[in-house]
Amino acid sequence: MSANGASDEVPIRGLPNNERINRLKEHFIQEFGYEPLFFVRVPGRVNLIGEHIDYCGYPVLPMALEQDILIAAAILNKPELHVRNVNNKFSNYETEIKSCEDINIISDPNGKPFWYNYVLCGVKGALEFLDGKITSGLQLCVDGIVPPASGLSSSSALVSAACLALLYAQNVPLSKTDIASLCAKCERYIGTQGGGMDQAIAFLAEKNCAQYITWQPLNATPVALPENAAFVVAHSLAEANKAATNDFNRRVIECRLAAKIIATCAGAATDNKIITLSQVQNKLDNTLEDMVDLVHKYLPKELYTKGEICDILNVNEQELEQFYLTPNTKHLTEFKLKQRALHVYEEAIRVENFRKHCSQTMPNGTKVNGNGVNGNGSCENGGDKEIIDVLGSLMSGSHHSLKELYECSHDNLDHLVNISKEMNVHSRLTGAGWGGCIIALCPKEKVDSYIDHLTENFYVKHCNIDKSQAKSYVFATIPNHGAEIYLSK
Ligand code: ADP
Ligand code: NG1
Ligand code: MG
Repeated sequence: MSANGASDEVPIRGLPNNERINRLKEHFIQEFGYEPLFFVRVPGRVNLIGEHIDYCGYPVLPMALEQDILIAAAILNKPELHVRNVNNKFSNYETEIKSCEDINIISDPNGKPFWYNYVLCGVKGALEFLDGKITSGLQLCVDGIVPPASGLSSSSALVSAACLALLYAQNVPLSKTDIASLCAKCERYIGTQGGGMDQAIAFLAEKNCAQYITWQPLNATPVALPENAAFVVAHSLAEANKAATNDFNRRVIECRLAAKIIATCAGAATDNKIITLSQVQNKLDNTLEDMVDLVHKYLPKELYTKGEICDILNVNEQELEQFYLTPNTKHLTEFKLKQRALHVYEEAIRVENFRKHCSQTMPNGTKVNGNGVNGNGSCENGGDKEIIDVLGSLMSGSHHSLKELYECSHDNLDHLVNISKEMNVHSRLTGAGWGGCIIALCPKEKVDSYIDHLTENFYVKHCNIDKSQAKSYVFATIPNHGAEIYLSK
């Protein structure tokens, strides 16, 4: 972690003096009897485009939000974890953390994770990194303002903040990319097989730029957004906890099975190893457009049964479950492979086009390079109405695909997207879906009238909520910077 903020490590800064920090500090003192030693802050994110493709190995294009998870922390002289939340709907929790094996992450009887399970994921990840044994512990008090279960990555902000707090307390220097990868891995203890986008942007985000994130090795390249583009987030008023159902993992394993079948049919199969849709593309040295053709060729059916997949892959059901399915998808008997793979390859094409158009002509006619960064290496804005229209159409295409092919939308999300269209504003669901938020792209001068239109036609007319209350569900946002540590002294 770096004290000047300039290196590749999580920056350490002086503690800001604001009401929120002071309230959290007070809460900490009330709970534990003394002042916190340090704070960590990890932002939520909004993904502009590239949905459900990070776990298939494809680049995504998110940016960090202002909304974040803030944790006040102190070191304990025994290996215990004491967790509190400023919001009293989240219960207190305490456990021993002598070794990572001590940490069992168990959900409630309905399969929904307890809130502190996300903290445990982060702590377990840090302990694994530390090779298991610690002699000191941690007291944490959490204050989160990322709307939970809404596709803005509250979960990863919480996991990452907990992991960062323990690593900092143990004096472990880690690069942003290393800690992002560690957090992506440890959030999977919650039960979902995510791809790493949320943790990557949480640590690698930069102010005023979105990031084009690529994998293996993890890398983030700043992307300039058109100067006149504004991004508006609107909540559908439906929440979806991704670890409480198997919807998310079902999509992950459908992509895995699709990849394995295409690889097998195209003569590029490996042993029983999991292969992603991007690995198949690389192995075949094909373009994304070629891959779309191969999906139609090798996965023509609307629905595949477990038996049919076993026959194609030449494995029995037990092997299929063991090698490719997750504990919460083992019992599934039918799978949609064509639809999921088509979404992934076509969404990956949309991401490339989005990025390409972001890095086009600047207002003064100069060109930015392919990274969306000018010759000085700083991040600059550029763009005009046509570029905003192209980017918007790509976002609309993404939503259509998520609704029809990936089936992860929600009636309220579709309604928000349709109401946006009435004002010629393009939008799409963001995050995993099944509820949560849309992200809309509109010219800056239209933001106020667009928000008024959504307020009137969605929140007031459709959802029967008060106009003043509606304001808290829709907001314009600009890219924020990534995680940081604050020290009081
Ligand atoms: P998201 O799209 O926000 O990442 P997830 O379903 O992945 O949604 O995770 C949401 C869960 O994270 C919540 O149900 C809750 O358990 C936990 N969580 C998020 N924010 C907070 C918070 N401020 N305090 C406690 N728990 C939180
Ligand atoms: P959200 O909606 O924030 O939980 C999830 C995954 C991402 C990505 C998106 C869909 C986790 C932690 N996050 O995000 O990796 O796959 O869905 O694009 O699993
Ligand atoms: Mg999440």
